[in-house]
Amino acid sequence: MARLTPEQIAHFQSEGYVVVKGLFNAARDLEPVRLEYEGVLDRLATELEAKGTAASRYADLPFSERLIRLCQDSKRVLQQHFDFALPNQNIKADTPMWVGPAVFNLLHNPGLLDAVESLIGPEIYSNPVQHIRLKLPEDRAVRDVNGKILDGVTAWHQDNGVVLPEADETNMLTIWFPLWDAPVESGCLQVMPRSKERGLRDHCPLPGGLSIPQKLLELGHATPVPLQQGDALFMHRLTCHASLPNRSKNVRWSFDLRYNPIGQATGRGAFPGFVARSRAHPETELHDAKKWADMWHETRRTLAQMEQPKPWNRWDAKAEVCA
Ligand SMILES: O=C(O)CCC(=O)C(=O)O
Ligand SMILES: [Fe+2]
Repeated sequence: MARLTPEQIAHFQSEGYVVVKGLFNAARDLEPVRLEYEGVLDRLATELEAKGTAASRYADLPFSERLIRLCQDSKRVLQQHFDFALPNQNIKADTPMWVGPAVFNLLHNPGLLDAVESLIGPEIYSNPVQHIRLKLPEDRAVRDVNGKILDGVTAWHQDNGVVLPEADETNMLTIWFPLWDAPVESGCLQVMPRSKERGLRDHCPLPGGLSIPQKLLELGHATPVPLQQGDALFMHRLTCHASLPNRSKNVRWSFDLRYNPIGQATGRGAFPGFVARSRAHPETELHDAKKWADMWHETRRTLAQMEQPKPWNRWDAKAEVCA
Protein backbone atom coordinates (compact mmCIF):
# COMPACT_ATOMS: atom_id res chain seq x y z
CA MET A 1 0.00 0.00 0.00
CA ALA A 2 1.25 3.44 -0.85
CA ARG A 3 -1.37 5.24 1.18
CA LEU A 4 -0.72 8.87 1.91
CA THR A 5 0.37 9.79 5.41
CA PRO A 6 -2.02 11.73 7.68
CA GLU A 7 0.27 14.76 7.17
CA GLN A 8 -0.02 14.49 3.39
CA ILE A 9 -3.79 14.18 3.58
CA ALA A 10 -4.01 17.16 5.94
CA HIS A 11 -1.81 19.20 3.57
CA PHE A 12 -4.08 18.38 0.66
CA GLN A 13 -7.16 19.29 2.65
CA SER A 14 -5.87 22.65 3.85
CA GLU A 15 -3.68 23.77 0.93
CA GLY A 16 -5.59 22.15 -1.92
CA TYR A 17 -2.58 20.22 -3.19
CA VAL A 18 0.12 17.85 -2.03
CA VAL A 19 3.39 16.65 -3.57
CA VAL A 20 4.09 12.95 -3.18
CA LYS A 21 7.77 12.21 -3.64
CA GLY A 22 8.74 8.90 -5.23
CA LEU A 23 5.20 7.75 -5.91
CA PHE A 24 6.38 5.96 -9.05
CA ASN A 25 9.36 3.72 -9.48
CA ALA A 26 11.06 5.01 -12.61
CA ALA A 27 12.22 1.66 -13.98
CA ARG A 28 9.09 -0.31 -13.12
CA ASP A 29 6.33 2.26 -13.66
CA LEU A 30 7.59 4.91 -16.09
CA GLU A 31 10.10 3.19 -18.36
CA PRO A 32 7.47 0.96 -20.04
CA VAL A 33 5.50 4.09 -20.87
CA ARG A 34 8.53 5.86 -22.27
CA LEU A 35 9.34 2.81 -24.40
CA GLU A 36 5.80 2.66 -25.73
CA TYR A 37 5.98 6.33 -26.69
CA GLU A 38 9.31 5.75 -28.38
CA GLY A 39 7.45 3.42 -30.73
CA VAL A 40 4.79 6.07 -31.35
CA LEU A 41 7.48 8.63 -32.07
CA ASP A 42 9.33 6.28 -34.41
CA ARG A 43 6.21 5.51 -36.45
CA LEU A 44 5.30 9.18 -36.59
CA ALA A 45 8.82 10.05 -37.74
CA THR A 46 8.62 7.46 -40.51
CA GLU A 47 5.26 8.80 -41.63
CA LEU A 48 6.38 12.44 -41.61
CA GLU A 49 9.53 11.64 -43.54
CA ALA A 50 7.58 9.61 -46.11
CA LYS A 51 5.20 12.53 -46.65
CA GLY A 52 8.11 14.91 -47.02
CA THR A 53 6.93 16.83 -43.95
CA ALA A 54 10.11 16.05 -42.03
CA ALA A 55 13.61 16.18 -43.49
CA SER A 56 14.61 12.98 -41.73
CA ARG A 57 13.41 10.34 -39.28
CA TYR A 58 16.09 11.57 -36.90
CA ALA A 59 16.44 7.98 -35.77
CA ASP A 60 19.80 8.57 -34.05
CA LEU A 61 18.62 11.39 -31.83
CA PRO A 62 17.44 10.98 -28.26
CA PHE A 63 13.70 11.02 -27.68
CA SER A 64 13.31 14.67 -26.65
CA GLU A 65 15.53 16.10 -29.38
CA ARG A 66 13.91 13.89 -32.00
CA LEU A 67 10.47 15.21 -31.12
CA ILE A 68 11.67 18.81 -31.24
CA ARG A 69 13.12 18.32 -34.75
CA LEU A 70 9.93 16.67 -36.00
CA CYS A 71 7.79 19.50 -34.61
CA GLN A 72 10.06 22.11 -36.13
CA ASP A 73 10.15 20.45 -39.55
CA SER A 74 6.41 19.91 -39.66
CA LYS A 75 5.70 23.30 -38.02
CA ARG A 76 3.14 21.51 -35.92
CA VAL A 77 2.66 20.66 -32.31
CA LEU A 78 2.46 16.89 -32.46
CA GLN A 79 0.97 16.38 -28.99
CA GLN A 80 -2.31 14.93 -30.20
CA HIS A 81 -0.46 11.94 -31.67
CA PHE A 82 0.58 10.98 -28.14
CA ASP A 83 -2.46 12.03 -26.18
CA PHE A 84 -4.76 9.44 -24.63
CA ALA A 85 -7.87 11.55 -25.04
CA LEU A 86 -9.60 13.29 -27.92
CA PRO A 87 -9.54 17.05 -28.38
CA ASN A 88 -12.49 19.18 -27.28
CA GLN A 89 -13.57 20.04 -30.79
CA ASN A 90 -13.25 19.10 -34.45
CA ILE A 91 -12.98 15.40 -33.78
CA LYS A 92 -12.54 13.51 -37.03
CA ALA A 93 -12.45 9.80 -37.83
CA ASP A 94 -8.67 10.05 -38.20
CA THR A 95 -7.89 12.40 -35.30
CA PRO A 96 -4.69 10.88 -33.90
CA MET A 97 -4.41 9.62 -30.32
CA TRP A 98 -2.47 6.95 -28.50
CA VAL A 99 -4.33 4.60 -26.17
CA GLY A 100 -1.70 1.91 -25.72
CA PRO A 101 -1.39 -0.77 -23.03
CA ALA A 102 1.46 0.89 -21.12
CA VAL A 103 -0.65 4.03 -20.75
CA PHE A 104 -3.60 1.94 -19.58
CA ASN A 105 -1.33 0.29 -17.00
CA LEU A 106 -0.26 3.69 -15.79
CA LEU A 107 -3.90 4.64 -15.17
CA HIS A 108 -4.09 1.51 -13.01
CA ASN A 109 -0.79 1.90 -11.20
CA PRO A 110 -1.40 0.32 -7.76
CA GLY A 111 0.66 2.88 -5.82
CA LEU A 112 -1.11 5.71 -7.60
CA LEU A 113 -4.53 4.21 -6.87
CA ASP A 114 -3.58 3.69 -3.22
CA ALA A 115 -2.74 7.37 -2.96
CA VAL A 116 -5.97 8.32 -4.77
CA GLU A 117 -7.89 6.05 -2.39
CA SER A 118 -6.45 7.99 0.55
CA LEU A 119 -8.09 11.15 -0.78
CA ILE A 120 -11.37 10.07 -2.41
CA GLY A 121 -12.08 6.62 -1.01
CA PRO A 122 -11.93 3.09 -2.41
CA GLU A 123 -14.51 3.37 -5.21
CA ILE A 124 -12.40 4.94 -7.95
CA TYR A 125 -13.43 5.94 -11.45
CA SER A 126 -10.85 6.91 -14.05
CA ASN A 127 -12.13 10.26 -15.33
CA PRO A 128 -11.51 10.66 -19.09
CA VAL A 129 -10.35 14.27 -18.72
CA GLN A 130 -6.74 13.24 -19.06
CA HIS A 131 -3.79 14.42 -21.09
CA ILE A 132 -0.23 14.11 -22.04
CA ARG A 133 1.61 17.42 -22.48
CA LEU A 134 4.70 17.90 -24.54
CA LYS A 135 6.04 21.38 -23.97
CA LEU A 136 8.89 22.27 -26.26
CA PRO A 137 11.69 24.56 -25.06
CA GLU A 138 10.36 28.06 -25.78
CA ASP A 139 13.38 29.04 -27.89
CA ARG A 140 12.64 26.14 -30.25
CA ALA A 141 8.87 26.00 -30.00
CA VAL A 142 6.46 25.98 -32.91
CA ARG A 143 4.86 29.40 -33.44
CA ASP A 144 1.80 30.64 -35.30
CA VAL A 145 1.93 33.27 -38.05
CA ASN A 146 1.93 36.00 -35.42
CA GLY A 147 4.93 34.51 -33.65
CA LYS A 148 2.87 33.23 -30.74
CA ILE A 149 4.09 29.97 -29.24
CA LEU A 150 1.69 27.08 -29.81
CA ASP A 151 1.06 24.95 -26.74
CA GLY A 152 3.29 27.07 -24.52
CA VAL A 153 2.49 27.98 -20.94
CA THR A 154 -0.84 26.90 -19.50
CA ALA A 155 -2.69 29.93 -18.14
CA TRP A 156 -4.13 30.08 -14.60
CA HIS A 157 -7.27 28.01 -14.22
CA GLN A 158 -9.07 25.57 -11.98
CA ASP A 159 -9.77 22.13 -13.40
CA ASN A 160 -13.34 22.50 -12.22
CA GLY A 161 -13.60 25.46 -14.59
CA VAL A 162 -12.60 23.34 -17.54
CA VAL A 163 -15.28 20.68 -17.12
CA LEU A 164 -19.06 20.99 -17.34
CA PRO A 165 -21.08 22.19 -14.31
CA GLU A 166 -22.30 18.66 -13.66
CA ALA A 167 -18.88 17.98 -12.08
CA ASP A 168 -19.09 20.97 -9.71
CA GLU A 169 -20.06 19.04 -6.62
CA THR A 170 -17.81 16.06 -7.25
CA ASN A 171 -14.54 14.95 -5.70
CA MET A 172 -12.64 15.04 -8.97
CA LEU A 173 -8.96 14.79 -8.20
CA THR A 174 -6.10 15.77 -10.53
CA ILE A 175 -2.71 14.08 -10.52
CA TRP A 176 0.11 15.69 -12.50
CA PHE A 177 3.51 14.05 -12.95
CA PRO A 178 6.41 14.24 -15.37
CA LEU A 179 7.93 11.39 -17.34
CA TRP A 180 11.37 12.73 -16.45
CA ASP A 181 12.58 15.48 -14.11
CA ALA A 182 10.55 18.70 -14.35
CA PRO A 183 12.57 21.43 -12.62
CA VAL A 184 11.35 25.03 -12.52
CA GLU A 185 13.23 25.98 -15.70
CA SER A 186 11.49 23.20 -17.65
CA GLY A 187 8.13 24.84 -17.02
CA CYS A 188 6.68 22.80 -14.17
CA LEU A 189 3.33 23.71 -12.68
CA GLN A 190 2.74 26.46 -10.15
CA VAL A 191 -0.14 26.36 -7.71
CA MET A 192 -1.92 28.83 -5.49
CA PRO A 193 -2.14 27.35 -2.00
CA ARG A 194 -5.60 27.53 -0.39
CA SER A 195 -7.13 29.02 -3.53
CA LYS A 196 -9.87 26.38 -3.37
CA GLU A 197 -11.39 28.25 -0.40
CA ARG A 198 -12.89 30.92 -2.66
CA GLY A 199 -14.78 28.39 -4.78
CA LEU A 200 -15.07 28.39 -8.54
CA ARG A 201 -13.74 31.60 -10.12
CA ASP A 202 -14.77 33.11 -13.42
CA HIS A 203 -12.84 31.85 -16.44
CA CYS A 204 -12.52 33.48 -19.84
CA PRO A 205 -12.15 31.59 -23.10
CA LEU A 206 -8.94 32.71 -24.80
CA PRO A 207 -7.34 31.31 -27.96
CA GLY A 208 -4.86 29.33 -25.81
CA GLY A 209 -7.58 27.89 -23.57
CA LEU A 210 -9.65 28.90 -20.58
CA SER A 211 -8.11 31.17 -18.00
CA ILE A 212 -8.97 33.12 -14.87
CA PRO A 213 -8.54 36.90 -15.35
CA GLN A 214 -5.52 38.30 -13.47
CA LYS A 215 -7.67 40.57 -11.33
CA LEU A 216 -9.27 37.49 -9.78
CA LEU A 217 -5.94 35.93 -8.80
CA GLU A 218 -3.60 36.41 -5.81
CA LEU A 219 -0.55 36.12 -8.03
CA GLY A 220 1.81 36.85 -5.11
CA HIS A 221 0.86 33.45 -3.70
CA ALA A 222 1.96 31.49 -6.76
CA THR A 223 4.15 28.57 -5.67
CA PRO A 224 6.22 26.63 -8.24
CA VAL A 225 6.12 22.86 -7.87
CA PRO A 226 9.29 21.38 -9.39
CA LEU A 227 9.15 17.60 -9.49
CA GLN A 228 11.66 14.85 -10.02
CA GLN A 229 10.98 11.75 -12.02
CA GLY A 230 8.69 9.55 -9.92
CA ASP A 231 7.11 12.43 -7.95
CA ALA A 232 3.48 13.47 -8.40
CA LEU A 233 1.37 16.51 -7.60
CA PHE A 234 -2.21 15.94 -6.38
CA MET A 235 -4.60 18.86 -6.79
CA HIS A 236 -8.12 19.65 -5.64
CA ARG A 237 -10.50 20.56 -8.50
CA LEU A 238 -10.70 24.16 -7.22
CA THR A 239 -6.96 24.77 -6.83
CA CYS A 240 -5.77 27.53 -9.16
CA HIS A 241 -2.75 26.43 -11.18
CA ALA A 242 -0.73 27.34 -14.26
CA SER A 243 2.50 26.27 -15.86
CA LEU A 244 5.77 28.14 -16.14
CA PRO A 245 7.60 28.62 -19.46
CA ASN A 246 9.95 25.89 -20.58
CA ARG A 247 13.38 27.53 -20.63
CA SER A 248 15.28 24.24 -20.52
CA LYS A 249 16.78 22.26 -23.38
CA ASN A 250 14.38 19.33 -23.07
CA VAL A 251 10.74 18.74 -23.82
CA ARG A 252 8.70 18.98 -20.63
CA TRP A 253 6.78 15.72 -20.85
CA SER A 254 3.97 15.23 -18.34
CA PHE A 255 0.74 13.42 -17.66
CA ASP A 256 -2.34 14.72 -15.97
CA LEU A 257 -4.87 12.18 -14.84
CA ARG A 258 -8.14 12.57 -13.01
CA TYR A 259 -10.21 10.30 -10.83
CA ASN A 260 -13.53 10.69 -9.11
CA PRO A 261 -15.67 8.48 -6.88
CA ILE A 262 -17.68 5.97 -8.93
CA GLY A 263 -21.11 7.30 -9.83
CA GLN A 264 -20.18 10.99 -9.92
CA ALA A 265 -20.30 12.92 -13.20
CA THR A 266 -16.94 13.24 -14.96
CA GLY A 267 -17.77 16.60 -16.48
CA ARG A 268 -17.07 15.25 -19.96
CA GLY A 269 -19.62 12.50 -20.36
CA ALA A 270 -19.04 12.11 -24.09
CA PHE A 271 -15.68 10.48 -23.33
CA PRO A 272 -15.22 7.00 -21.85
CA GLY A 273 -14.00 6.51 -18.29
CA PHE A 274 -13.85 3.24 -16.40
CA VAL A 275 -13.85 1.72 -12.93
CA ALA A 276 -10.19 1.61 -11.93
CA ARG A 277 -10.71 0.19 -8.45
CA SER A 278 -13.77 -0.93 -6.54
CA ARG A 279 -13.47 -2.62 -3.18
CA ALA A 280 -17.26 -3.07 -3.11
CA HIS A 281 -17.61 -4.52 -6.62
CA PRO A 282 -14.19 -5.62 -7.87
CA GLU A 283 -15.87 -7.43 -10.76
CA THR A 284 -16.71 -4.03 -12.29
CA GLU A 285 -13.04 -3.02 -12.59
CA LEU A 286 -11.69 -2.78 -16.11
CA HIS A 287 -8.40 -4.59 -16.59
CA ASP A 288 -8.51 -5.12 -20.34
CA ALA A 289 -6.30 -2.61 -22.15
CA LYS A 290 -7.81 -3.51 -25.49
CA LYS A 291 -11.34 -2.81 -24.30
CA TRP A 292 -10.22 0.58 -23.06
CA ALA A 293 -8.61 1.39 -26.42
CA ASP A 294 -11.73 0.15 -28.22
CA MET A 295 -13.91 2.48 -26.15
CA TRP A 296 -11.84 5.47 -27.24
CA HIS A 297 -11.83 4.37 -30.89
CA GLU A 298 -15.58 3.88 -30.79
CA THR A 299 -16.04 7.32 -29.19
CA ARG A 300 -13.94 8.87 -31.94
CA ARG A 301 -15.98 7.12 -34.64
CA THR A 302 -19.27 8.26 -33.10
CA LEU A 303 -18.27 11.84 -32.40
CA ALA A 304 -16.71 12.25 -35.85
CA GLN A 305 -20.10 11.50 -37.39
CA MET A 306 -21.97 13.93 -35.16
CA GLU A 307 -22.36 17.65 -35.16
CA GLN A 308 -20.08 18.93 -32.41
CA PRO A 309 -21.30 22.48 -32.04
CA LYS A 310 -21.53 22.73 -28.28
CA PRO A 311 -18.48 24.30 -26.67
CA TRP A 312 -17.51 22.08 -23.76
CA ASN A 313 -17.37 24.80 -21.23
CA ARG A 314 -19.69 27.22 -19.52
CA TRP A 315 -17.81 30.48 -20.04
CA ASP A 316 -18.64 33.40 -22.29
CA ALA A 317 -15.83 35.47 -23.80
CA LYS A 318 -18.23 38.45 -23.92
CA ALA A 319 -18.82 38.43 -20.16
CA GLU A 320 -17.95 41.67 -18.40
CA VAL A 321 -15.21 40.05 -16.34
CA CYS A 322 -13.40 39.08 -19.56
CA ALA A 323 -13.28 42.64 -20.94
O1 LIG B 1 0.80 20.60 -17.82
C1 LIG B 1 0.33 21.73 -17.94
O2 LIG B 1 0.95 22.65 -18.45
C2 LIG B 1 -1.05 22.00 -17.46
C3 LIG B 1 -1.62 20.87 -16.70
C4 LIG B 1 -2.91 21.16 -16.03
O3 LIG B 1 -3.51 22.17 -16.11
C5 LIG B 1 -3.50 20.06 -15.26
O4 LIG B 1 -2.84 19.04 -15.07
O5 LIG B 1 -4.64 20.21 -14.81
FE1 LIG C 1 -5.40 22.05 -15.06
